[in-house]
Amino acid sequence: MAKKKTIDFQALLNEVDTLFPTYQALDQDGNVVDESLVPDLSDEQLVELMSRMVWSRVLDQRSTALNRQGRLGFFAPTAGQEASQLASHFAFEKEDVLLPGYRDVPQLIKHGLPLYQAFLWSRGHVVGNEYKDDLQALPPQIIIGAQYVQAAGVALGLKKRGKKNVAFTYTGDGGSSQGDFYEAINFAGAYKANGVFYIQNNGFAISTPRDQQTAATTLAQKAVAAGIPGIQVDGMDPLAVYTVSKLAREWAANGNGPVLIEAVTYRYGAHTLSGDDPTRYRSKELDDEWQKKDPLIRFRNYLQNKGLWTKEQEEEVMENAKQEIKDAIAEADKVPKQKVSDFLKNMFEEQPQNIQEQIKFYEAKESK
Ligand SMILES: Cc1ncc(C[n+]2csc(CCOP(=O)(O)OP(=O)(O)O)c2C)c(N)n1
Repeated sequence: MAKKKTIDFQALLNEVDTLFPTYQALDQDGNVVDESLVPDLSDEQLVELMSRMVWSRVLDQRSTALNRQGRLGFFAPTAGQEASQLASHFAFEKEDVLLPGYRDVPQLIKHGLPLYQAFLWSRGHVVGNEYKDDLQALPPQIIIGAQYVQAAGVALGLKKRGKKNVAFTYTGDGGSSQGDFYEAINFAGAYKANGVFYIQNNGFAISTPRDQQTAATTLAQKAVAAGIPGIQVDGMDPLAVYTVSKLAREWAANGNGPVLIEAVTYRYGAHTLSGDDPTRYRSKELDDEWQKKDPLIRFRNYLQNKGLWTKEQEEEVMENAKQEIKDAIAEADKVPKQKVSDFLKNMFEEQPQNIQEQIKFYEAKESK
């Protein structure tokens, strides 16, 4: 009798893990560990990237303070994610279309959204969503994963128009558990659309830890079922993030189809400033462990060793950022407050009867 075939299921799982190593160019002290991942950036570009990351840290700190003073509304902290956010964005062109999530405001500003409008968006003001034609971006998405579906559509549109541009989008580790996530990468893969899809794996979806999201060892491996390349990168390492992003962009822009990138990172702060307390689900030891991997420390060491960065330079960038934020808040304050009646008017092109009644009701109240 023929011998029955046995299958080693554990070996199948182990095999997958070997396919998704973490790409890393710099160790946590800023020493090069993989020369082949060090990008071909000029000294000026390296300094510019560091300046953007420092700027983002200041924006995070000031936004937190402004929120507590009641001068901003919604805010999702970004400290810890500077390499994942700013170094990835640095790999894209102005004509590439950004579809951000609510935490991706720094990239959106660097893509061209004036800072005062980002502040108005935080306040829920419609002017925060009025984009100039040359800003190739959508407003930050609050619905988890929805931007992925939209990005798949934009990516296909770019391909159909023969553009050498891409749509790029971000979600979190939690977002990669959503139906929209799978639908989007599947669709984009099937049509070989020009998309670059990021998962910023910061360890937690609000309070749900990454290991309770999925049995998959990496989130990058989710690309396999969509038939697209998936890469895991050290999201605290700006050089590796940049290199991987640049190569993914080229691949997608040249009509080969989308790429999924998992950047392994950490958010030091709360999920958002709307009532989350991270100490209820995270230990101080874990926070301390990640602080040692800080992207700013790592990149600062790397640049200082090359003689490209000084303490004074960093202080100047921080001072300029603070002034820029001060000016932008003053500008946002000048924009007339949004009335409930304006808000209702914006909802429909043609107002249904009940909305017309509500508009009249609020206009009467507002004129008093
Ligand atoms: C469809 C949907 N379900 C639930 C929520 C509520 N919610 C807001 S943020 C969040 C967790 C998202 O975590 P993750 O995707 O890991 O992103 P992170 O905020 O950590 O960057 C949830 C469940 C939502 N906004 N949209």
